[in-house]
Amino acid sequence: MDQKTEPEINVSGLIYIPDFISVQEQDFLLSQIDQQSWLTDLKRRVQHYGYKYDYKARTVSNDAYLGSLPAWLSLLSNKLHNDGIFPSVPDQVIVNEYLPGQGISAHIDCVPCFADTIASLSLGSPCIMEFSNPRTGEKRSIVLEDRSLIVLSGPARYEWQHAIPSRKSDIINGIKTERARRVSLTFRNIILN
Ligand SMILES: O=C(O)CCC(=O)C(=O)O
Repeated sequence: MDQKTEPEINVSGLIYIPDFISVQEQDFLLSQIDQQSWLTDLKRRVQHYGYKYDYKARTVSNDAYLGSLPAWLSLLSNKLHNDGIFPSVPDQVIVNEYLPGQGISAHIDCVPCFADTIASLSLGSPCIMEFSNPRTGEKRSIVLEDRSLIVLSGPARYEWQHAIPSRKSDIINGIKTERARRVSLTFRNIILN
């Protein structure tokens, strides 16, 4: 965890780790992801591993188990635990694909479904993630570079909403940057009720 950085945006419980994986690892993950089938019921394409999350009911039901994570994901899942980022090995992963113009609306991840720590690995191209605190009205934003990992726990996970605006470009370090395809892998631990 030497490369762990507390981002300047000052959201308690938010950790940003640049270069969490190498370019070769990124290429390997993208090639694995692109060999799998996609779910197309949302505006963006997704893949679910470990357990299927029901977006409409906002639940993970007891019959949602899809099987253990494939080897190419469990390598990373074990690393997240071994590096001390997760207290136990994450058992669910959602892959999100964002084409230019696509995003994800402001939300707090389902509280009864998922345990405290949640981490997203960014592949392909950077984007801005926005944080907003509905209680205080505070707003922050952070650049998620490709190959970076963002970790949310405590207040960042439970008190702040996060979103990726649906647009075709971002201002990154003062420069208008056209978006390209971004793929993220979000790791979680399921709480079965
Ligand atoms: O794409 C990301 O990095 C975030 C994904 C996310 O917020 C979610 O799946 O709930």
